[in-house]
Amino acid sequence: MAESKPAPVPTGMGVALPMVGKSSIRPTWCPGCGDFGVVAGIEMALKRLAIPSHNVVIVSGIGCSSNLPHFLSSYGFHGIHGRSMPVAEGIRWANHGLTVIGTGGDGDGFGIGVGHFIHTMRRNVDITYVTMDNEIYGLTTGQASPTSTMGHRTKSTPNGVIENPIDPIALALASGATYVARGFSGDVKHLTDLVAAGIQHKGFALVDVMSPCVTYNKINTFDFFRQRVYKLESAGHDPTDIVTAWERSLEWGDKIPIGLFYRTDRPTYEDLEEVLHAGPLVKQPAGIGGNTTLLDEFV
Ligand SMILES: Cc1ncc(C[n+]2csc(CCOP(=O)(O)OP(=O)(O)O)c2C)c(N)n1
Ligand code: SF4
Ligand SMILES: [Mg+2]
Repeated sequence: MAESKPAPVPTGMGVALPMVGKSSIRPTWCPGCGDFGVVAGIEMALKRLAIPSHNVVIVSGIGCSSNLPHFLSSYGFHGIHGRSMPVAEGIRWANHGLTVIGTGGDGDGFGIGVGHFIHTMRRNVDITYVTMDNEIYGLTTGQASPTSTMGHRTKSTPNGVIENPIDPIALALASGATYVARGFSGDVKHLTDLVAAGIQHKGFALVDVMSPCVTYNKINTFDFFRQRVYKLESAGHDPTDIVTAWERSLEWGDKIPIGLFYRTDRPTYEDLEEVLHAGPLVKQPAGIGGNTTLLDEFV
């Protein structure tokens, strides 16, 4: 496995660098929102891996869940709706020495942002994408999202959803993601393990987190998941086998699998982009260097 634990950055002065912790901004989420478990899981994963806060950028789109970067002390970029992935990719390409984590909701990532989601996975950009999947649009007060189950009566579907939901796990498997996992915000320890392993994984890592919206989704509640989730690792699932990963990804009903569905090694976009071989762009000399023959023809 091409996994490596990021080493703490030496200061040269024997002074420990600050780790990611809570910021001075308190979460704006409703009491009991599943997203509290997710921010705790990300914080604990970064602390466990001892990645100093100045080396971490958390990027998001728009939604309740997308407010997450404000609540941690790392760098953050609160982008626009559905565009967390292009921003995260741009940051990695400018400085692939950074740990880049995408965050956001099911509407943000699997609705308006679904095209970016797919292309980032097929490129195998080395970022970790943690989605807070509450199967509803929370911020805009309870409309159906791409992961809302059929029949769900919401503000925008008073007679029930008539569209087949997106399955983010199956979509990620089909799109070339190299680490594909599902977490549950009611099990923060397990979620922390999944996020930490996703950050360590070299390549695109999806952790789709069942993160209940306690205000607008009265179906997919904490109790709903507590009664259904089981852990893939306890069920003898082999995460190197894409065929069984597919089979497990289709399981959604009385039993819902959480854990690591699939992991594989494939060169990342950063590995294959020659310009990045000389090190992060931000550390390379600015301006035009090397062979300028083509340019010379025009000047
Ligand atoms: C271009 C654009 N279209 C629509 C919106 C309105 N809008 C804001 S958040 C959101 C959906 C959020 O749902 P989700 O991503 O699931 O996040 P949640 O609030 O559930 O965490 C929508 C439709 C917007 N801000 N920008
Ligand atoms: S509306 Fe739902 S998703 Fe948004 S903060 Fe409240 S509980 Fe969380
Ligand atoms: Mg949502």
